Amino acid sequence: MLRHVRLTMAEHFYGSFFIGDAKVVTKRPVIIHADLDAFFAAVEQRDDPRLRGRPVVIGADPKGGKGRGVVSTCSYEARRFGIHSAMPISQAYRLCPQAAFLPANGRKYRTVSKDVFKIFYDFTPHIEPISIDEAFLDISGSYHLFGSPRDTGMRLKKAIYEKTQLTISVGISSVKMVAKIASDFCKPDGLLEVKEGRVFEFLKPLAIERLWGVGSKTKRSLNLQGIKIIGDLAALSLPVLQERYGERGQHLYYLAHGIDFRTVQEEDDVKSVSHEHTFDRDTDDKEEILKNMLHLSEKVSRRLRRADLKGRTLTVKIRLKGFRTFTRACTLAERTNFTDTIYKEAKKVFFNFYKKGYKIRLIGVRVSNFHIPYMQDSLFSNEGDKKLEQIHKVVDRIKDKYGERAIHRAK
Ligand code: TTP
Ligand code: MG
Repeated sequence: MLRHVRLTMAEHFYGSFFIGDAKVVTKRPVIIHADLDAFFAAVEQRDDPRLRGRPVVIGADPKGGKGRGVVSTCSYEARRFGIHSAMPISQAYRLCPQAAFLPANGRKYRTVSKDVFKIFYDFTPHIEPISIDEAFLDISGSYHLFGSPRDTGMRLKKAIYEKTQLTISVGISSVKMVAKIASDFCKPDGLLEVKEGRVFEFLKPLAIERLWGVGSKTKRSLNLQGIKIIGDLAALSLPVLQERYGERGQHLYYLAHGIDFRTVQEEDDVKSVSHEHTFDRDTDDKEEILKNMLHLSEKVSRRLRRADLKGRTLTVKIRLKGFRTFTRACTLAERTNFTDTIYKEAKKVFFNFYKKGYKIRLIGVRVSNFHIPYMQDSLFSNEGDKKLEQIHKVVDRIKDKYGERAIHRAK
């Protein structure tokens, strides 16, 4: 029986093993790590042709070398002078006084980031946002739509360039850490796929600090033992590493061999906003059900807006007479916190489920799937959305001032 077979890490990782004569193939994910190149600086160079091809430093005001604060980022032209993120701005000025020094424009970068993430979602719904310009995309289930994993990476780069005129670097591997190292490796504007059987070969010559979890302390300790590259670490046996570093040693051992099962973590399931209503009497009165659904949608919408959140998954909970409970969900075209959208979609989901004769005891409306916290701004892509946003703001202000019952939406 297959489920009683315990796989070793290596068997699992390398994708196949034997039971007797039968070869069993295990599926590994296909993961993209995507990261914009010199993000803030690239946006400024895009928007001002005079900055193109020049060293550009984004961060604090250098005040002729006397400024305090640090570099947020800089263009690749500035990197040639040794400037990098988090460097004191005064030092950056000394290294390259002729650079263009500009303050960060967070609002602008968030809008661009939002566009980029929208494109990510055209390629897969399984996304782990890491920062404003970086994410893991699990394309295991979608890459065949675009050809190979590599074709998918190329298409992603093209789509982002066409929409934003920015370049992105893409790493592809079945292991998150390797995908991330690969994208760093091919920067700027690169694409590097590390195929399944080549992971160890790729890692072997790299400095050990490339491994996740090897900080300066571990690096020093390993260096003192003559371990400088990942290949040196991988040459040690598991018991030796365990003896020296305990549980971390085991982790390092597997990482050094490119074995890591961490998956792309969509943060969505964690957080949600929901409201429920239990009817006084079980009901099949559609008017009454819809009236309550609208009210619930309004409450959910308001709470989302208070928390400055927008969700993309809408779930309707339905409890029938006799306590049988069902949940039905749908994915919205865009993240939202608008009452109308929530209500319209909840209604659709509900009527897809509802059958004549059902008596409803409880209904609930939940919105979830609202990661990417740095995108919770109020910048909208079209005028209609802007207007709706303003209407919601007015309603919120009235409710804040006069109470929840002060204003109600007419169905
Ligand atoms: P990164 O992706 O780390 O850097 P980058 O996009 O500028 O350059 P690279 O080509 O190496 O990816 O960070 C994304 C943005 O986050 C960066 O443009 C500016 C901002 N940032 C800071 O403000 N401070 C920092 O210390 C870092 C690392 C980034
Ligand atoms: Mg970047």
